[in-house]
Amino acid sequence: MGDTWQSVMDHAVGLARTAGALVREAVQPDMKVMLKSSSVDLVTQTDQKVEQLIIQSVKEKYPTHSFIGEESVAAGEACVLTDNPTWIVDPVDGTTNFVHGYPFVAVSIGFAVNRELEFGVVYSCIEDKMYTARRGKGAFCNGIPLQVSQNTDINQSIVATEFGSNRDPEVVDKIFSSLRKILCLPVHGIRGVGTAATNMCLVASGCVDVYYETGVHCWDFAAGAVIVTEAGGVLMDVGGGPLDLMSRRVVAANNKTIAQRIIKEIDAFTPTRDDDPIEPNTTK
Ligand code: LIP
Repeated sequence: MGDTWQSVMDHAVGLARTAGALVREAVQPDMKVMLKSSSVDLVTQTDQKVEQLIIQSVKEKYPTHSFIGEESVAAGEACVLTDNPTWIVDPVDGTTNFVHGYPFVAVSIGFAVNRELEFGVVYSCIEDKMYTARRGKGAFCNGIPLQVSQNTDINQSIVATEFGSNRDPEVVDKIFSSLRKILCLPVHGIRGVGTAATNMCLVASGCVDVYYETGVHCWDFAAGAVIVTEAGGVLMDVGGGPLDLMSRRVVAANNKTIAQRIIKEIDAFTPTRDDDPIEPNTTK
């Protein structure tokens, strides 16, 4: 009997490619932009249309599977990971980039069974780079194997992070305090392409040594998590413990030495969890 989840992953790759083509076609100046939790937390009709395309296909082919999607959660659906086979999807990772025509936008599809990630698919659709990884079977970009960098010296590293959409002064202070300490270690450079999924694929590709972020969501990094580990990398919480998919805190690094070194410089904070019960009339 074939590998059950491999055939599901093959379907996910086809969905990501179709969705990515829709995203590419939708890039245009002055597109209609809507707001979610703040004036810098953007969503478009393309985010919603692509997520509905993926949901519809999954419901038809795998009616017993569960679904966690960025825009479904934004519309009030619970974000709960169970033992049931679950699709964890960000239809347009890098929405702000998409709105501005900044050329890093990804369709991110993670898949978990018994709360364990089985595969990840990240399609960086403007670059036409299809990143894939199946648990235990390696990570690839357009079919070419990926391997994290072998660097163990933080002073020779490229670090990636993002500023997120939280503009609370106390949060911003922690973000910049961490950035200042890391920059002055020193490190070779700090980067961020504007999408968590793509930052993680760059770790897997060996051109970024470590990516960290607090405030990111499970749908942003579930797929990238498999791609990083299958490329030989490690995942941790920003506080140094094991990664918690629902905590909105992630460190993805080439090795534990680099991960632990960067964690020492991060001023960690604890956002609301993705799986916190949704209070009536509030947004995350
Ligand atoms: C984005 C993440 C990024 C984060 C942004 C945003 P989106 O996802 O990929 O890491 O810093 O605030 O959440 O919202 O474009 O799907």
